[in-house]
Amino acid sequence: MRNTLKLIATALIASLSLVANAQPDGRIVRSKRQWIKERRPELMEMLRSQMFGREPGKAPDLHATILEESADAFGGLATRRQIKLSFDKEEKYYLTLLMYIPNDRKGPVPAFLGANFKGNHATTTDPAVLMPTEDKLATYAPGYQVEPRNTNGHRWEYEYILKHGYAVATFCYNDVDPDFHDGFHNGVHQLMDGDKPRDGESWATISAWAWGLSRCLDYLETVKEVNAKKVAVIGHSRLGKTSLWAGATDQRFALVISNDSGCSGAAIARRKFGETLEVINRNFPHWFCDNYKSYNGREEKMPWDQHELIAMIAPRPVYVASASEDDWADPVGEYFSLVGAASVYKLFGYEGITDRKVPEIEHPVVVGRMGHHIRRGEHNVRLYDWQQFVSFADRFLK
Ligand code: GTR
Repeated sequence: MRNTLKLIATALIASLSLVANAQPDGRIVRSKRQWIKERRPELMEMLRSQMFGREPGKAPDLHATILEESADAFGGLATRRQIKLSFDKEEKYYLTLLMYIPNDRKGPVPAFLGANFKGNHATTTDPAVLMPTEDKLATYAPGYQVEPRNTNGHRWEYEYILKHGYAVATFCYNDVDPDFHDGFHNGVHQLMDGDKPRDGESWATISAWAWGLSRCLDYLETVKEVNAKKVAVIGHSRLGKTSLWAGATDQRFALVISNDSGCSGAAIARRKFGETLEVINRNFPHWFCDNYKSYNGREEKMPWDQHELIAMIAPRPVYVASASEDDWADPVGEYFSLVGAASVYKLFGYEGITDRKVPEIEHPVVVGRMGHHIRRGEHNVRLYDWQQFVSFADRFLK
């Protein structure tokens, strides 16, 4: 893998020089003001109309009902709170948020927020975590099987996170929009769009998950134990693509982490290494807006690339994590989107990652407000990843 990494990196340097403060017509954005007033809105418009679709505003009637709460989670380490977060008055559309708040705290604590794949119950051994509800399961993909408790517990190092002074909150992504192509009939598209006809720019599923993260942040703003100005949004894989888009569209997120986000996440599209646009749009036609499909096989024609998605997060801290065996997600391309975004962090007066040599496996790099590592091993989230995320967050959120 190491040799492959080096090889690909060299090829990339020879073939590409992507810098986020350069516009396609060659003009360079030279000031923070110009970035904020001109280029960022222009890019936002491009990403909305060409990639993720146009997300709607807030939910019509966001309200929270506490379903369960106990101060004795993990042997008294944390308070567990389970919340029904409804988006409409009738409570037809809702997600169930699982929160843990460290009991040892002096004031409001920073938090990690991320969606999960297999349900809240699958993120932990904690037997009190509620199972998915029947009405929700009825909207999930045909044949959906509920996973046993703790199936994905290794991805959610709750005790580690809590011991480091952070609250953590998660919900099942299917609760916001089930992860299959249902013609946008299930999930929040119905609530927000009703019968409005869809077009090439209509928001799709990744955008809906990101919207769900923002609604959770709306709620966290009302939770007195949490400092909502210090919420890190995190996601793995398709949910890493989602956390990047959530971080771009909602500047209230104080820090953004993508783990193995790959194609249409942190990875530079023009490299066409691992998953390509054609493959992702074929296998997951519901993730992106229809206009995105027009770039299938034409990555070099895209008027943007993924380093510009990273740049949208500036000047907030951003962390991109990869795994050494995860060629499908193109670890090298993920690294180079940080390098490409560094010029925009510079406009804000912050250093960024600019070294064109891809770091060695398990040699985390933090420069200014950017962080990166390549964990040894497979496409996944592990304790090693959380150790780096927490130590990165400690610099900015404590
Ligand atoms: C894969 C997909 C990737 C990534 C991954 C995941 O099948 O090709 O883009 O999102 O799923 O979410 O685990």
